[in-house]
Amino acid sequence: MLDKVLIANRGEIALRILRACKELGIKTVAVHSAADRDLMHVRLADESVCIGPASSTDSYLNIPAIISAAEVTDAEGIHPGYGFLAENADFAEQVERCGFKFIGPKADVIRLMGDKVSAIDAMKKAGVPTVPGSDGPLPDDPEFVVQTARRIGLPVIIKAAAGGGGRGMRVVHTEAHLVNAVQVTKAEAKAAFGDDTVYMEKFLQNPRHVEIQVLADGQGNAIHLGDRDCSLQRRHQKVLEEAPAPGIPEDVRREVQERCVQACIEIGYRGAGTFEFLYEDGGFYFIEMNTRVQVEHPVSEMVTGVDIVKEQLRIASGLPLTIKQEDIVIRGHSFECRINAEDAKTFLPSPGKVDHFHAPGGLGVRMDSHLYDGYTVPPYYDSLIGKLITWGETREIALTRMRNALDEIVIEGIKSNIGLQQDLVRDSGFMEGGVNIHYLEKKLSL
Ligand code: MV4
Repeated sequence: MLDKVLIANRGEIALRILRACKELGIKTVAVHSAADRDLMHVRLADESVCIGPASSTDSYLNIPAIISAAEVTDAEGIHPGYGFLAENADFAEQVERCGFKFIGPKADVIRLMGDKVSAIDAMKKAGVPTVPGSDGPLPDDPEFVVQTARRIGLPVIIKAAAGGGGRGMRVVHTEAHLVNAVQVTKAEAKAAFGDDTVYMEKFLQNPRHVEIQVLADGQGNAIHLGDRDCSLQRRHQKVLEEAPAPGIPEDVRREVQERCVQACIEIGYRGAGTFEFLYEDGGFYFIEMNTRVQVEHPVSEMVTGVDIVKEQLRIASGLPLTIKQEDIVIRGHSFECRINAEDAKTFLPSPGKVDHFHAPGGLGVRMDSHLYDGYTVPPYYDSLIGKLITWGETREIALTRMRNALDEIVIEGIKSNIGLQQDLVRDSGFMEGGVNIHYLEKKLSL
């Protein structure tokens, strides 16, 4: 087992990683910016190092500073969490080249999945269902672009190969706009990512966002931990997630899950990963793979009993997966409400001092949060201040627990989206289950 791990992140996920390390008897190093000295995990870590000023560019994204901190503290592994450097292949490569273990896949696999064109190509070859599309980058030839769109059928979506998570995409409804849309998306991709490669997919109009959690040891063993529905989102920010995805036929679900496991083995995947799909009219269509632990990983933990972060640490230690697929039984249902420090009307971040924080409790209630009385939420980073997770034997029980838990939370001194979450868990469409990716934005525009 790894002896000492440096946590290259902040906030709730840094605390989540610290807890997993402590359970495994792994020593911890917290690295933090000058604005984050008072973070809960910094206090709990065995050692801490300030890696730079408040700006994340100079601290949590500062590769030399993080690697130096690992060097001086003699850490063995580096856990990147999510966001920041988690899917930066160059970071993973430098970490390993400096003799540390990167807690995630090999750099070349991160790179393969970071380029959406190569990711889709790899998945197609591995038998994972994908969206009908250009099957590769769009060439500069307008005739080819038009022919491809005709073959696929309008509407289509033009996406940047270096994009993902909703960045660098453009929907095209009419042939007249096609060639210009490709040009504009290329120019934007070049400016945003330094890579103007774009590809085309059929635009699915009312899909759900369903993702599959996997674990692989890079030694030929891979399993899945079921699926999650993350359709409730606003501007590509997930708001409320659940596991399992409701209302999916068991045979369809099983088939795609097995394809993901097979794909992990074929690409030599190592660590925790997520296959993102659009689900529409009973079909799954792969869009992207995330090569990190995700914000919403707890809902999968609640329905499987598997500690995903501990598994990441075991895998990075070189241990083979000991959990067999037959051991994974999806039990009950789980929801996660993301709690953000934000204005209820404008959705703008609302940092400041938390005068009082009270976490809810009870059977099947989990609060992953770094908040405490008197903590000041800094303005420099993501506004996520916690995640409220519930579990129940049935979807209804898990949802009732969520309603009650949301009513129990106290966060005084800063604005939060708890009111929105309280509204959502009483929404009739959501209660029924299976709403699509446009549901929340439509509801908010009413
Ligand atoms: C799509 C799509 C419809 N058709 N691709 C947005 C985030 C990125 N991961 C992919 N996205 C989409 N890709 C095709 N072919 C619709 C979206 C999309 C979306 C996807 C998941 C969750 C929320 C979304 C919100 C708007 C658009």
